[in-house]
Amino acid sequence: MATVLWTINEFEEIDSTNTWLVARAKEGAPHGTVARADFQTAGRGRLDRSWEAPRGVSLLTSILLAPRVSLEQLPVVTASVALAASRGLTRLCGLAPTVKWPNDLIVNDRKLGGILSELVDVVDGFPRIVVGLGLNLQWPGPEGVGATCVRDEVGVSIAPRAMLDILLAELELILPLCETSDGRQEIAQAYRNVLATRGRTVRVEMVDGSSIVGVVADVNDDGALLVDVDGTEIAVRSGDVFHLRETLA
Ligand code: BT5
Repeated sequence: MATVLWTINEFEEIDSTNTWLVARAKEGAPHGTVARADFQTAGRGRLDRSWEAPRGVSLLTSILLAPRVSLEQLPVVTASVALAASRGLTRLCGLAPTVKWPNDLIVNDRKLGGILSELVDVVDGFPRIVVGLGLNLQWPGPEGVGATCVRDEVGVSIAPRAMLDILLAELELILPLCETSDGRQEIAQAYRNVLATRGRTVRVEMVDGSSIVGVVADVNDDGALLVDVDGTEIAVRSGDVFHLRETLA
C-alpha cells in the first residue's frame, strides 16, 4: 500500500461522520478520505445504539479505507485503527488503553472510546470500509455506562484535531501490515498484548440473537475472538462481549 494521502473534511456539526462518509464513499470518494466533526446530532454506535458527546470535547472521526485484504480479514483493519488510537494516546499523554474485543478502548475497566466499522462495498475483490472512532478526550461519557475520558485519567486536555493527526500518523505505519500474512500476525500479536478480555469469562451475544458463555482464549490472525466453551474453541467474528461480572450485575 502506497503512502496514504489523507483528505480531511472538518465540520462544526454533522449528523454522523460515518453516515456522511459512507455516502461519499458510494459516490466514489477515495481511500484516505476522512471526516471529523466537533459535534454530531445523530452519532451512532454499533447495532443502532447511539454515541453521545458534547461539542468539541471528543474525537469524532471516520476514515475511509480500501486495503487489499479479503472480507474475512477486515477485522484486522478495524483492529489496526484501535491499535493506532491506543499508540497515539500513549505518545501524546502516556495513557495506554487496553482493547475490549472487538474494538472498545478501555482504561481501568471504563470505556474511553468505541469503533463503528461499516462495509461500503467490494471493488475488484477488495472491501472498502468506513471506520468511525469516538474517543472521549475531555468529557467522561454519559452517566451510568461506565465510561471515562483522557482528561479524567491523566489530567491532560487533548484537542480533537491533535488526536486525529497522531491517529493518522500511527495508522500510516500499521495499515500496510494488514496486507501481508506476516504483517497480520504482527498486528494480531500487538492486539493480543492489549486485549483486556483475555482469560476472562464472557457472554458473547451474536448478531443473530444467540449467545455463548466461555473463557476468552485468544484472537486469531484474522481478528476473530477465540472463546473456549466447555473445551471447544469457537471463533467469533462479530458480536457483543459482556464480562460475566457485568452480566450478573
Ligand atoms: C461503539 O458502539 O462503541 C462505536 C462508537 C462509534 C462512534 C463514532 S463517533 C464518529 C463516528 N460517527 C458515528 O456516528 N459513529 C462513529 P457500541 O459498542 O454500540 O457502544 C455504544 C454504547 O456506548 C451506547 O449504547 C452507550 O451505552 C455507550 N456510549 C454512548 N456514548 C458514549 C461515550 N461518549 N463514551 C462511552 N460510552 C458511550
